[in-house]
Amino acid sequence: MTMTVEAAPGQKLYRAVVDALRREIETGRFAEAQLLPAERVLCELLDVSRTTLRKAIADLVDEGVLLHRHGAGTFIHRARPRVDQPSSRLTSFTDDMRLRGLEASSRELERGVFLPTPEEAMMLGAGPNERVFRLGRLRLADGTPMAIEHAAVPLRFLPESERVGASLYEALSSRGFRPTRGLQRLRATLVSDTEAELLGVAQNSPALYIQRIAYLADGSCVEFTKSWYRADAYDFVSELTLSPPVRKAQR
Ligand code: 16G
Repeated sequence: MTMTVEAAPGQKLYRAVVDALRREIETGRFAEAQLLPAERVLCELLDVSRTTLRKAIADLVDEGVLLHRHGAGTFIHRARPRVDQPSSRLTSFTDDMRLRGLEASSRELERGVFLPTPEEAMMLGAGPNERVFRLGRLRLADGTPMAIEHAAVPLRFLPESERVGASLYEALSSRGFRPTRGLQRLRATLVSDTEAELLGVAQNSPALYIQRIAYLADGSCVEFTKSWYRADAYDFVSELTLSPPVRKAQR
């Protein structure tokens, strides 16, 4: 099957090929393939010479639509989900992704019941002998790694911790311990080599390091989580309002 690529008046043929390829990529012709078909196949499909095709591919690489990996071939640079996260709502990763029509999934890195580290004990306000359930996960949206999270929850809130499934907040909710208030601290950081590999980003890529402490309505601390979010996939958005004018105390 071939496609007719015609240059508009004054347009170079290879630019028409750039447009045609971009259209094909956007409309999903190569949807299942990460790798661009071989030059020979594309030349036949578009009915153009190798020189024209190569020039078009070089332009698409410059534009970031295609990615050239030495020795491996030319890949389609799939747009990864980029997520706007209002920083004022206490939501779970699963809910956040569902709301955006993305499918949340996780790869577990750590799960178990431990004595708290001094940091966990301090953040959770737990005694040194109060055991915590620890859950480390790589969180993915539609299969794309988004964040690494290490959560610690005092065991008394999750006595059957082995039954915690895909959502930590759902497990807490079903036991009547859904956090209602949280405190979050964000800071810019660079990923370590291990984190880079898990997140599928280049070494030393920027990330958002987030610490969340979440509380129950009665003020007890239910969660301490440390996360590394990919800086290229997440925007934390804050809503700002003018605070009402402070009234002078009446005499
Ligand atoms: C979010 C929270 C994290 C919480 C998780 C629960 C941030 C920065 N972090 O990712 O603290 O543990 O949701 O998600 O928002 P889950 O219910 O899907 O397991």
